[in-house]
Amino acid sequence: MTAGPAAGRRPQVMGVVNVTPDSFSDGGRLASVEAALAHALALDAAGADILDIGGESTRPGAEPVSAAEEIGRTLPLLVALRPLTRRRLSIDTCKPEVAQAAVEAGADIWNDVTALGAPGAPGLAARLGCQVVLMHMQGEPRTMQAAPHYDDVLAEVCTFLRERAEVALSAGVARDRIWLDPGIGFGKTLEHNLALLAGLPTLVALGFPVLLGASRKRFIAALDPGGQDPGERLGGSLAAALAGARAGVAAVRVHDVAQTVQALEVQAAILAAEGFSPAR
Ligand code: HH2
Repeated sequence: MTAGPAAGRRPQVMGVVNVTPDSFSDGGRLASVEAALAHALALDAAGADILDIGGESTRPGAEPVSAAEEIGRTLPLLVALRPLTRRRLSIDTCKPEVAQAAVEAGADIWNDVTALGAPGAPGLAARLGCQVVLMHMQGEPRTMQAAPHYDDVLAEVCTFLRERAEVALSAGVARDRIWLDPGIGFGKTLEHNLALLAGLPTLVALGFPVLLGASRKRFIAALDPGGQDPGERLGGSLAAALAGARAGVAAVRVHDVAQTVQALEVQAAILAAEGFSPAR
């Protein structure tokens, strides 16, 4: 990932490609390499700047899988996809073994929902020389939605991410390779998610590019009872992506790439006509 887009430009779009049997919105759909490859290429054609490949669900209540299993799910797709696209490829994993295998197969970005929390992860990221996404999560996926608690969610998330960025820098990860992500839905109530979305400019002001992943998440159903099925959350996902763009995030992680690109382009054009420049 390059640094955030220039003022007036829209954020980059990261398309989600889950090769998992149990992801919350699309689990089980991409069980074969062929199906996953076709989906990834469709997202590429729809305008995704980055394709994010995940082999382990992080949805609330999800059970962990072994590194071997995760590599078995993601590597065949990465190997098949790498020669077919010039988009940047990202591996969504918290396991160093999986990240290493993926980067050696051509992935450009290590997207880690534990912010390089595994033993040896920061040093490995430095040696691999890839971009890293450091995401905030309270607790772990199996239990994180049980009773999330913060005194000041925005301040605590910013402090955590600043500290993790310091850890990555100390381990030798280059400053321009570090991205931050507030982790919408990861150990957060509706109020916490809204406070983070409203506070995005504060996170952007830390000086690192920010990635926002709000697509199809459960907080949308909490605001609209018609959105119980994740496939019925497009409107809410677009609203969140547009808010992120206005706050100056550098990228949005989404399932509905074509619709998001269109919404971001239209908003960017309107804001440019108004003379608005996002806070980057
Ligand atoms: N959200 C999910 C997974 N990975 N990575 C980042 N950086 N930010 C996010 O918000 C984020 C993420 C959850 O969404 P999804 O991949 O669709 O579902 P699952 O974890 O069930 O596979």
